[in-house]
Amino acid sequence: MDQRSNGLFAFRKVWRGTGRAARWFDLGMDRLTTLLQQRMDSVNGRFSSRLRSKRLTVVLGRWLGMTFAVCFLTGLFSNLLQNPPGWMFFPTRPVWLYAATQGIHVTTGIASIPLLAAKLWSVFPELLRWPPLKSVVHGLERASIALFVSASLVEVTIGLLNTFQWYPWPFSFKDVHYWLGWVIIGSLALHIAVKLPLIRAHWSRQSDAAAEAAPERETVPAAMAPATGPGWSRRGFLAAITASTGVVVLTTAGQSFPWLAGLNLFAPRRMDTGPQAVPINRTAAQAGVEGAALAPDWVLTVSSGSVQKTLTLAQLAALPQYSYGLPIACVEGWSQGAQWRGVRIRDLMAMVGAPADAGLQISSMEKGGVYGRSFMPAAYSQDDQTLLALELNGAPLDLDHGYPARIIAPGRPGVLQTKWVHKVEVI
Ligand SMILES: Nc1nc2c(c(=O)[nH]1)N[C@H]1C(S)=C(S)[C@@H](COP(=O)(O)O)O[C@H]1N2
Ligand SMILES: [Mo]
Repeated sequence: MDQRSNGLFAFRKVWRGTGRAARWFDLGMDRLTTLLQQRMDSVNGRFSSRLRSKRLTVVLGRWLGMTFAVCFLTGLFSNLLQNPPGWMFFPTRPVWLYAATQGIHVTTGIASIPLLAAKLWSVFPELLRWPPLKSVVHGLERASIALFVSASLVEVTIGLLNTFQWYPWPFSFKDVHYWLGWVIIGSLALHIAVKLPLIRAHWSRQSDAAAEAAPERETVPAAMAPATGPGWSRRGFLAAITASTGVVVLTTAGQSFPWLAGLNLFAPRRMDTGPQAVPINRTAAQAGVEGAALAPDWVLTVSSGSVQKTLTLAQLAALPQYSYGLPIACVEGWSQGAQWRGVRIRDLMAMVGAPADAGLQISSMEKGGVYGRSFMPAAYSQDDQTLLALELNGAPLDLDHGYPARIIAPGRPGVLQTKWVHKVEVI
């Protein structure tokens, strides 16, 4: 190792020529370096495997890059729908669009877990290389990797726990999950930029063979040497990673995609379960609305400025009723298609003379929290299929599904499909 190239020792130059003290310092530092180097080599040796190679790392990185990019974009879409900027365009067709994008979000997140583990395993000896910092660029590269790895591990872990509605931490899941996404994409872009020559050299099987055969190739530590000889082949290892990723995907994606529902062994929600064959996240008892929801004097209030109208359940049921097949698509990834029947929201708006391009504030009888109120942009309120639903799958709404009335709109995140509605205000 050339110590002059080692940033840690650059400052020694300052000591040159100060005689005895400098020589003792040099000697001490040399000893320390040798010791650390030996220690690292022995740890590296323990982790060595002939399977590890740059090609393997590149192939795994390619997959992981794909799952992370898709996961990021679908997550961004979900966030935009829930916290829309002024320019936001709200797609309402196909009606299952959000069910698909959020299902893909959670599924690619789950697929990333075995891929991330394999990728970390493939580069593990690199993390223990000595010296830790060779130059400023090398330092930046390592810092970006450290950030990427730690942010990714936290991201997939809290994301997975969120699908089980388990929040064993003191921070806001939504905010942290969102901002870590940006940290990951930023550090990933930096990492790819720094590694571009290496990625290009090992991208295809041909280029990989050429790079490995090139006489001027850089020295590869023993642990990173290309696979040769008996034991696991790289192809066998990749097949095992593909298989484990496939298994976790196939046994969980059935919470989001009906054609895989039969294989859903591990996801927290199963299709066609729950009251009226639709899963629920929060019961009326948990929301503390049983009394108000079952009260015989329940009325819906619709208002626009000073115009206000109240409607009993019987009056609502006497209005023209429409029936549509629409999914509930939870941000946690599960979704369920169902047949909803009720009053068009835009008919209610017309009753109070609201302008067609108005947005709405919907209030639940559930007080406080994120579910107490939701805002509905005009793109949904004007849609034929946006209903104040009174019936689900051919029967009055179950109490846990939002009896006496709930919102159902095409292409919206489930969290905005407010249950136990009692007020619709034009804003
Ligand atoms: N008032 C209220 N509305 C609510 C909720 C809630 O807890 N309270 N949960 C939301 C979430 S997160 C989802 S996914 C859907 C679930 O609808 P379901 O229970 O009818 O399946 O309702 C939404 N509407
Ligand atoms: Mo949800």
